[in-house]
Amino acid sequence: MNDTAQPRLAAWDGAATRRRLEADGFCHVPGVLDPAALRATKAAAENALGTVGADHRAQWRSQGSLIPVADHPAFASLIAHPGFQEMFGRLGLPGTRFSSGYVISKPPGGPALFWHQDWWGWQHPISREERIVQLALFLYMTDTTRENGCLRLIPGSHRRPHPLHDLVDAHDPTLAEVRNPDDAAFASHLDQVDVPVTAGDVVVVDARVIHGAHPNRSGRERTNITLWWHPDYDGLPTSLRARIWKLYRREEIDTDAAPGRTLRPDIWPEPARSQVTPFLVTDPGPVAPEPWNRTPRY
Ligand SMILES: O=C(O)CCC(=O)C(=O)O
Repeated sequence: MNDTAQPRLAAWDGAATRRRLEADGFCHVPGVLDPAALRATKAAAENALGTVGADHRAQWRSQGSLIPVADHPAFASLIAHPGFQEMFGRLGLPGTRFSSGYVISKPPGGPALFWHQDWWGWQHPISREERIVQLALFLYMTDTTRENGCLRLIPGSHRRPHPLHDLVDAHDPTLAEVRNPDDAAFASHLDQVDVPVTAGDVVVVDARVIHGAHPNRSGRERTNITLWWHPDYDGLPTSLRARIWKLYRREEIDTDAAPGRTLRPDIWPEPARSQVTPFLVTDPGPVAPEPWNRTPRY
């Protein structure tokens, strides 16, 4: 067996983990990024963070930062990391394609990330099916705990209504700026589970699940990179592919963290462009995009 054919991931049960993803709306996969990939990704994230100023941090105070990966070709080897493809294979998620991503980095003392879900296609009946149209890989660059702002989420909320769905639209700028720190969107909830990780692990999250993060009470930055992917992209209804294609092209996004910027992976300089090309979503042609609808309907 040559090096590229070696399994990269430690042993874990793909079928059981897939069942957890479907039942809970998330799963935790250990050790996907090897130490070298983790070091390279950390360096790319630090460079990206160096490009934003205090105004960006204030606008995205709850997230900590919201830097589009599309602006940073240094993330090409992360998107193309073979561990992701092996993980998708073991989870039984073939044809999973990448659309977008963000560096979300909570500085020391950063507040909680508000409760939210990230699905935008609630008008489409597929939203009420088991099938996952969009999932995030959350990649933490440090070990996380409740102390430094680990992820928290409401298991099962991707398929069932939950009182946190009734909070103010989570993509409202008042929450991002934390204008009211006493808003329930920042508070702990009885139904939450914490998801602490070791750096290099991946948390796979269905875009429909309600999630947020604890405040960072440590003295060190807590950096996450969120990468958005779409299982069986080629088999999705065309209106969804058309909307995902717009997301990829940075068009009509309600949380545009870098308005006016148009860089994206298919126009990255070489060799970054060729590295990511096999993993990118593709243009479905002249099709009306799915209406943008963030209001859950079960
Ligand atoms: O930064 C985190 O821990 C979570 C990020 C997140 O919620 C998101 O990207 O939707």
